[in-house]
Amino acid sequence: MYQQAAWDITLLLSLFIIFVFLFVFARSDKKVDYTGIQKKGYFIRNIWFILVCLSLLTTSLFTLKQLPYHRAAAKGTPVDVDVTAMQFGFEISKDTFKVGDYIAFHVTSKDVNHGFGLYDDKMNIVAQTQAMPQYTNTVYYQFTKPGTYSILCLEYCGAAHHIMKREIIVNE
Ligand SMILES: [Cu+2]
Repeated sequence: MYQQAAWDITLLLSLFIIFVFLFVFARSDKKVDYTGIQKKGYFIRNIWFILVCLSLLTTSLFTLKQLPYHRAAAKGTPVDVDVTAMQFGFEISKDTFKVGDYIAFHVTSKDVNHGFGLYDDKMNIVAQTQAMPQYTNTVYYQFTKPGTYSILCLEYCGAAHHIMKREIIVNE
């Protein structure tokens, strides 16, 4: 619900900015007549504007399709794993995996906002998303190295926030 509202507001503001640009663009040719040089300048600027728009559009068409990029790069169909965060711990539907397993972590929360941070055995973060009540975020990750991974909370959620830790084993 909140995500939908955020999206709607972003869309409205974007449309407003587009409107402002179109308005300025429509009025930008009003003063062209007074010198030939300026006319030429405006012509070049318009061509440049169209080129920039076209390249932006083309780049967007080719790159947005692949979002999220790690998902496009991964092989196979993801294994669904449900993760529920709560004060103060994580419930997880599966916690043992093999190298190469491609996982879709469906993350939600039972109470307040938490974070889902997936760390490898050197404590480098490899994936993260928000754990939100009444909403499920999905984050995709393909395990490439064996070891003991940890899920830590990334959002201060109360007095025992620091004890929120869950281990995941990834075998060869
Ligand atoms: Cu927390």
